[in-house]
Amino acid sequence: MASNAPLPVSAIDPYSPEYLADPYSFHEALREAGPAVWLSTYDVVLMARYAEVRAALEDPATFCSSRGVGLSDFAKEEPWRPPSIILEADPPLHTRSRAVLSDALSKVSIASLAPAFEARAEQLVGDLLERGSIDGIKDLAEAFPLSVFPDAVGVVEEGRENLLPYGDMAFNAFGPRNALFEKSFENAQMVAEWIATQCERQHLSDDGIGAAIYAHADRGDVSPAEAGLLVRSLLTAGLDTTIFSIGATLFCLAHHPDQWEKLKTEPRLARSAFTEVLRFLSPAQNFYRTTTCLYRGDGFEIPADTKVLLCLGAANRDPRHWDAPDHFDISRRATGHVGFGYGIHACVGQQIARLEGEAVIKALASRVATIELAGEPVRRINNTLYGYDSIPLRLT
Ligand code: 4MI
Repeated sequence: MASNAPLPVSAIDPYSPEYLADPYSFHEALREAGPAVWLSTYDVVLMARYAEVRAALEDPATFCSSRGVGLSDFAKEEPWRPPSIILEADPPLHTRSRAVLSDALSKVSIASLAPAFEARAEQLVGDLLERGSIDGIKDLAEAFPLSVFPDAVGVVEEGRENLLPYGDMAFNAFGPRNALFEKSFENAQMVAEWIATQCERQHLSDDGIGAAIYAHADRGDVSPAEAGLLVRSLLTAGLDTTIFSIGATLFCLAHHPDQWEKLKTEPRLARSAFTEVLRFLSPAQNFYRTTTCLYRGDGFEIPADTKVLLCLGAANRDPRHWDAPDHFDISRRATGHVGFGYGIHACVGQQIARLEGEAVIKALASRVATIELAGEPVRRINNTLYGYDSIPLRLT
């Protein structure tokens, strides 16, 4: 194909009810359509192949984030909230924000959280084992992060019920203004106000990750207002994502008894199991970039000022890159997946996410003999996140 040939066009709508119900059934068609595809419904380009998605993530000068990483182009539409100074920013602003967040989330502070996280996971799994019949989502995938992450950041107890509705809003807002968006924004003002208030220094504990961010304001690395926005980033990105990934873990383990057995005999596979879950059922399915100039890919071109949907979930199952991509295998080398993104914007909280995921997996592997489905899992539908609302399980 000549590099300036028009891109193939697809009528697939990645926000239609059919697509959101089962995105994986559409990914192959999107990958096969070409390395980059025009989506006629939204007038954006979509990339679903691993090589192209990864090349875009590795070229933030061409594929910028400051015009928003959702469907909406901040150059044309006003964002629903003041933009994130890390997610929705380019260098040099991004570089400065990233340095502050990665320091606040550094190895030292993560290592100090590990004992409490592991103890909590053991305790929770022990309690659930006594009950036997549980909802894997409410009782474990939600209960665990909610019982460790807000404390680690240093958020007040009162009003924490706003955290999940805020995440739902934020991740729906990366998509179109559809019914899902409208529904999650029903109490938007109250929820967003509570979040903004909790990001202020005086509402945070003085020994949490939030306080570590504000310490950088004292050193002049960021302004106090920017420190507040970085705390907001943690509260936006830090719960739904881990909840969905622990939910995906339970879904995968319950559906693949052979892999569960393998994990039982080799608990050291906890880490690679969590990595494989993020490849196999990527909670963050879609993020956009915007082209700052004409992009010449391998055999195709994307014009400047174009919104480009990077389909992370599809890239993570691209047979051009992965052997037997639809096969869930906890001992495969799944590192290199783009479930945490890649390059300068790769998830800055991934160590804490892994700590949570692995703590749950290790607690399950050491205490639980069998994990069985006790009913039909129910999907939770969101414009960006793929996951479950309920997974009835029986633990023995
Ligand atoms: C990829 S998940 C995510 C990351 C960062 C933010 C929100 C969601 C933010 O607000 O900075």
